[in-house]
Order: sequence, then C-alpha cells, then structure tokens
Amino acid sequence: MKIERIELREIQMPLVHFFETSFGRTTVRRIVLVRVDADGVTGWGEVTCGESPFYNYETPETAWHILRDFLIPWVLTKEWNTAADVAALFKPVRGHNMAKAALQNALWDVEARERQIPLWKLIGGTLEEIPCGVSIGIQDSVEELLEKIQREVDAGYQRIKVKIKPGWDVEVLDRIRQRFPRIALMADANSAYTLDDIPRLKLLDRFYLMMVEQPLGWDDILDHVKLQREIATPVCLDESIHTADDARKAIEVRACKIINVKLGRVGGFAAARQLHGVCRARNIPVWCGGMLESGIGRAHNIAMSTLAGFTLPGDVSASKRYWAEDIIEPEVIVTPQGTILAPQTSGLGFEPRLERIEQLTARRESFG
Ligand code: OSB
Ligand code: MG
Repeated sequence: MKIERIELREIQMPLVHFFETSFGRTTVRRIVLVRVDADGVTGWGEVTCGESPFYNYETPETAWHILRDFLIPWVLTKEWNTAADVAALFKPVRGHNMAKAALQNALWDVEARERQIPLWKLIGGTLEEIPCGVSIGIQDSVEELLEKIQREVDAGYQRIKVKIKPGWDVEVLDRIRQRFPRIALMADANSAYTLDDIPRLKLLDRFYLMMVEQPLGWDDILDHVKLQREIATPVCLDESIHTADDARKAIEVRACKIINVKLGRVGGFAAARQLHGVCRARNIPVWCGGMLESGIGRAHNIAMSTLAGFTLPGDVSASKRYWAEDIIEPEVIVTPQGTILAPQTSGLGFEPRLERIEQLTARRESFG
C-alpha cells in the first residue's frame, strides 16, 4: 500500500438524547476520525473512546497524541504490507487500543476498496443479515425508560439492554419485567459493583436476564469468577477484555459465559478476529458492543458482526437513534425484524459525507 496522506480530524456531534451509564452522562460526542488516502482510494476509521477517561483511560486527546506521535509516523516510515500487519507494528505502544484500531481499521477500508469488495467479506464475514439490539441509558424516571423500551420493541429490535447502577437496578428491572415479561432483556453495569454487592446481584436472577455485563472492576477477571459461581445469570465481560489472550484466560477460569467484542477496545479487526476465534473454539458466544459511534464506526461494527460467531444481537442500531443527521450516506437502517443487511458496495459500504464532516470539524492535522 502506498500512502499519500493521513489526516486526523475531530468532529463534534450532539446526541439526539443524552446517554447515561453508571459512570456519567454524555450529551455531545467528540469523535476523532482518521482518513487515509492511498493508491487512489480513501479509507476511514473512528476512535471510539469517550470524552472523559471513565469507560477506559483513553480520551480524544490521548488518541490524538498516540496517533500523531507514534502510530502515524510508523505507518508512514516502516515496512509493512497489509492492514493486518500493522497490529504487530503498533505492539511497542502498550494499550491505547482505540487509537490503534482507528488507524488499522482505516487501512482495512483502503484495502477492501482497492480490491473492490465489501470490507465484511475481506475480514472473512459470512452473515449477510445481522441481529440487532439496543442499549438504553439510565433515564430521569422509570416511566421514561419503559416508554423508550416500548418504542424499541415496536421498532423490532431483538433484545433490550438497560444500564444499571446501585440505586437503579432491582426495582427498575422489576418494573420492566412487570410490563414486558417476555422480551429478551439484559443489564450492563459498567463496573458499578463490588464483591460486597453479591447479595444484591443475586437478586438479578429472578429477572431471567440473558446476561449481566461487566458488573465488577473495569480491569478485573478473578472477582468475576467468584461472582459467576454465586449467580445463575450469565456474566458477560466488556471492559476487562483487551486481547484474545484476555478472552482465553477469562474463559479458562470461568469468569464469564459470554463476551462483548468492541473493535476499539481490542485494537482493531486483526485482534477482533483472533478473539472471535478463541471464543468460537470454546463455544462462547460473542456479540458486537457499541461506543455511541458515528456512521463510520457503526459501519465497521456492521462488518465485524458478519463473522460467524456473532450469534447474539449486538449494540448495533440505526443511525437515527443517536444522530439527527449521520455523517454517512446512506445512514444505517434496521429492518422491522431487527436486523441490518450487510452492504454490497466496496469498503465500508457507506460513503462519508465530506461536506457534513467538514461542517462538524473542530480541528484537523495532516501527515505525509
Ligand atoms: O458499556 O457498552 C457499553 C456506550 C458508551 C460506553 C460504554 C457502553 C456504551 C453502550 C452504548 O452501551 C452502545 C451503543 O453504542 O449503542
Ligand atoms: Mg458494556
């Protein structure tokens, strides 16, 4: 691949509705995009970190620094052949997986466009229709939450995930189950509990949830083993799985029964595929997590979700749930059956809307 230019830009996009988790409320997203021009085609990637270091330690500022001062200079000056190779090139940088993923995934997009095939086919995906769920944040009242759930169930989404934290958990789930006894339901705690909360977490079993996501420490594996022994609800890990090796270890010690894969959290398509392979070989279902992505990150998530092991509905939902106007054309739509159809055009399968991106840009820098 002959790279002509790499560009970083930060865009700012207001969410149509605030999104609240156990660690805080987001109203405006600050998203760093990576654009790579190479061999006459253009590829795009998205840094999926939050604005503050509350989900993990990355922020738009740390990602910009790591990309500008390390990853981009290496890609421009060192020897490598394919997008899959840059994972090894980036290895000396410890962590910062979301910065790494944005650049690596942009190179995957370039490669797919060069070969004129959809990105999902290039990574080895086979599912042409992917099952979708929604993630619904903490609301100001339970009534508002119940209304939101009703809307998403009516839209056809195949499972509902709600955010929980101490004080917004058992009573809320009880109200949800009274009104929606049969929906596929799960809860995501984003690390809001400790082992002292085991008695409370045991109460979740009465709601026959599909899973409880990341109840304990953001970087913990072993305490989740203790918890999983005590509760019937399957534990799903999100925050604490950064590599295929983390997944292997978590499965070996029985810390979880399900794993959420986020492209950013694991460092890009190469690692996501490895992790998917590790889970598949051990019969551990995986699903695609989300980070309130713009259309570009969303399109990458759709591609990943076509890998055969992504059997559970992911947090991959329609553009309009988050954005008044997305930055891709067409925007992501979900069928009345709660699925997304894999795109048939090359690369991401969605075209970035350059003039819209330009309007939203807060800063930019070019390299090469
Ligand atoms: O833990 O899955 C999470 C959003 C921001 C940070 C962490 C998480 C989430 C979500 C939203 O649950 C998923 C989405 O993008 O729809
Ligand atoms: Mg999560």
